[in-house]
Amino acid sequence: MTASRTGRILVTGVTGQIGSELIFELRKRNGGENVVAAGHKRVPSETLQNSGPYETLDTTDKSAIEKIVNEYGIDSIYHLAGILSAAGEKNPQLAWHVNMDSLHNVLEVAREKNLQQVFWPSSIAVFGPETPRRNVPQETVLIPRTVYGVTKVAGELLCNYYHDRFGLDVRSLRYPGIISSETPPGGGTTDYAVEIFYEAIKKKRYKCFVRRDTVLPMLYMPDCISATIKLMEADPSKIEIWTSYNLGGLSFSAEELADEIKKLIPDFVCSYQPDFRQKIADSWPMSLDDGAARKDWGWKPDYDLSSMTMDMVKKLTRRFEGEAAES
Ligand code: AKB
Repeated sequence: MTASRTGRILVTGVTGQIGSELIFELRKRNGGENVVAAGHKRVPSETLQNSGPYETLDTTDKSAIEKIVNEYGIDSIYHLAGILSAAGEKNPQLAWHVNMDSLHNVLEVAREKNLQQVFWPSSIAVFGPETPRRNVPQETVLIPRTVYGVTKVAGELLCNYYHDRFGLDVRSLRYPGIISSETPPGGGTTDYAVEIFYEAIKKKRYKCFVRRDTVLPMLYMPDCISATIKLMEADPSKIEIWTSYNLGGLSFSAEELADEIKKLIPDFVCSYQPDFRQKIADSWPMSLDDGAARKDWGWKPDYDLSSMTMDMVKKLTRRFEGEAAES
């Protein structure tokens, strides 16, 4: 962090895809006891519980957030809890309640208690069919068609408002689909780009729920973690965007991903059977211009499609072999 740290960090949504990995990086950098993990429904892993404090937290309950902030002397919050795009379409009312009320609670607690920093993830879901499909500029049309996207646009504006009106240091990234090997995502439209690896290694077959020519922006988890930390560690004078930064990285079709996996698992067969998530994918752009992030705080991804695929296959194969040996 830029200013010297006096208190602890709270991370919400730690049993989710990104939280379950970000928490360990933050604990490594700040000491396990200084980073409080908070999850809601899923059971936390033993490694997570043994590496520092863990609390069950419903972020729609403001007093529950306040209690943890007071108890642990929290000075920064990484607020990752939320409902993703596909799950949101199944229950839009719940998605609005969870995503908006939780963010508002976090921002209010941060304002009232004068916290040092807040991180909140936005998403490529802020874009819609009217947005240019390729190389989306930082400032562009935001008319999403999912309730998740609507909460992300509203959330970006709310974060910007809290910065402008109350001077709160709240930073954000528009995450693309995140590919990772530790915790599978749940309820997202880009989930196929993770599921495909699990199924290719375990069963050599995968039925993909988007068309083969569907191209979306993606990012490998190590790059996602380093972008998040880099943004949060940047000197405030470098931050020019207080809504949310475009974050690019990879951009490939479902078929290009399947072909890349086939180079390592030659008998892998991918078939395509689009469902309701195709419409969501079609409303999102194929690639983003993340020049502002590169210029303002030095963002640069390390992984391309080939190195990401190799690393994913290696890590998951090792894990599944280990699990098979144990059983
Ligand atoms: C989703 O697919 O909903 C998420 C996202 C792109 O925000 N992975």
